[in-house]
Order: sequence, then C-alpha cells, then structure tokens
Amino acid sequence: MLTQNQLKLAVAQKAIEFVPDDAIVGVGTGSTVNLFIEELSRIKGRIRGAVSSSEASTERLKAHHIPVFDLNAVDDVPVYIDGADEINHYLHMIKGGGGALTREKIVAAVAREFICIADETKYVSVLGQFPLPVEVIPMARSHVARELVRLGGHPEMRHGFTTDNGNIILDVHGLSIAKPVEMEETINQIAGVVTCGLFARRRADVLVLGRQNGVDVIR
Ligand code: ABF
Repeated sequence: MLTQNQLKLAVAQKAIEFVPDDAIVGVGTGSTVNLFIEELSRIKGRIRGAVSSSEASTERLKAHHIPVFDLNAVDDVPVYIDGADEINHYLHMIKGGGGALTREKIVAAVAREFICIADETKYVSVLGQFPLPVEVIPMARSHVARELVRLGGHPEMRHGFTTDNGNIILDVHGLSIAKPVEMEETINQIAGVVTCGLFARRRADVLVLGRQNGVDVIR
C-alpha cells in the first residue's frame, strides 16, 4: 500500500516529463508541488527558471538556486505545475487550501498548459466536499459572507491567516457544486471577492494522478 506521500512523489516525478527544455516553468503551491520543486532542482540545468505562485514556493525555488522571474518580465510560460484540493472528471478544481489561490490563478491564466499533480484522494465526481476558499478584501468580509450564505454556503473566516496579497480567506462549507463554471462566475461577481478557489473557467489541461496501481495521465 503506497502512502499519500509516495503517491505525491510519484506524480511530482512524472510531471518533470512535461517540462520543456529552456522553459520558464510556472510553479504552484502546496506539499505536492514542494516535491515537484525538489525534482525540478535536479534538472535545473535545462530550464531558464520559474515564475512562482506564492512567497512560500519562491523561497523553496531560491533555496535550490532556481532563478525566479517576476511574471511581468515574462511573456511565455509553456507549462504550469500545481496541486489541487479537489479535481473532478472534467478537470475543474477547488484550490486554495494553502491560501495561494489568487497568484495560482494568475500564473495559471498566463500558462499555455496547466498540469495538475494530485494523489487519488483529490479525484472526485462532484466538487464541494472540500470547503471552497474565497479570497476577500478585509472590509468586505461581512458582505461577502452574507452573499455566500444566500448561495447556500456556510462561510468561515480562516483565523490568523493573511494572504500574500494582504487579504483574508473565507472557507465556504456545504456547497455541492454541480455547475463549477457558473458557481465560479457567480462568486467572482460579489463585490469584495478577489479570487474564488474554483478553477473551472480555466481548468487543468492535464491531470497527473497518483494511484495505488500507478500514475495515470488524464486529459
Ligand atoms: C495548491 O495545492 C493549493 O491550491 C492547494 O491547496 C494545494 C493542495 O495541496 P497539497 O498538494 O499539499 O495537497 O495549489
């Protein structure tokens, strides 16, 4: 029986196959991505560097002497490698458990191909078991919370946490998200919402899924 960490390592290693030579690689955030950064450091001689989705990932990349570029200085990111909290069979995701959802969504928007790396516990038929993170401008917290309740959710403020962008996160419990694109667009419209943790309008292009019987590549 492979442990979750072994499954994460397997997908982190497999993801290297998707990294083109001489690329600036988009790098996500989380424990699976941390293993990917270790693998990336082994081949850092054949890439130009990375763009990062969080201060945490930036620190790890720099610790491995992988050049980290400002996204504004880069006009082509061939591939973005990132984890997810949940991913459905259409490759729509819930992300943001690590609190980096805004910069993750920005780098994902720029990248040509989004490769999601995840262990099988993340692969679900309907999104929403994992509470949906929503990044919110602090002054709008109560307004956004009321609007999320109207959508059927139970928002909870992530206490003691401030995002890299100086905002707060509401984790929304109790949503069963049958129409991820519509739900993402609805939540995005609420005044004060910076980013919704639904990655459906821009879903993953490839899922590298770690399973007990091996690694599946799903498109
Ligand atoms: C990141 O991947 C976050 O959006 C998400 O919370 C995390 C999943 O973390 P892990 O790989 O540690 O399960 O992109």
